[in-house]
Amino acid sequence: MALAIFPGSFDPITNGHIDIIERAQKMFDRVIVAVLMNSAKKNPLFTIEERLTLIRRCIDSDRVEVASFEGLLVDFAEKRKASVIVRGLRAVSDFEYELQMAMMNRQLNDEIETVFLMPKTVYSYLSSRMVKEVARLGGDIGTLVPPLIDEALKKKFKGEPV
Ligand code: COD
Repeated sequence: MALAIFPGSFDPITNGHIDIIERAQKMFDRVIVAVLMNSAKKNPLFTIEERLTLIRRCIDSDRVEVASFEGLLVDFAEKRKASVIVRGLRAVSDFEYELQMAMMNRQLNDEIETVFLMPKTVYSYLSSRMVKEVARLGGDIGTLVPPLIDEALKKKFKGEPV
């Protein structure tokens, strides 16, 4: 059974991430969406628990598991017996960082392959960082994230519980 891991910060999950998860499901029997705890990205907007809950509410598939991990990604992949790491590639600008990460992961564990998937063109400019910025400034992000993420962002910026 082919099991793939789609790792990330997902702060928050966007339609771009969901597009990649849907594509990965066509290729692999099961997909684990793995959210890094204690990311190097400073000050996440959503707590790890909030991100896990939001992702679970966005994904309606019994072939997709949502989990958190800490430490090295390859160690988590090995523990879960996943043979593939899925990453999204939006543009050439993603490539250098993604290639470095893939090569480092290969250096750490040569048994785990990284696979890159491209989203629909309409999501190729989309990032969690921009979604947060536009939402914080009151812009419309309704076509870029699921409705429940739109709602969660509005609540977060009003200081209300998500
Ligand atoms: N369309 C398509 N793909 C997208 C889009 C979009 N609009 N937006 C984001 N993506 C892709 C990204 O390219 C990425 O592949 C994935 O979705 C997740 O994105 P992010 O931004 O949520 O996640 P990152 O890049 O912050 O995740 C980094 C990791 C957590 C995977 C990485 O830091 C990690 O593995 N850390 C663990 C420590 C480790 O093992 N380090 C050694 C390897 S460097």
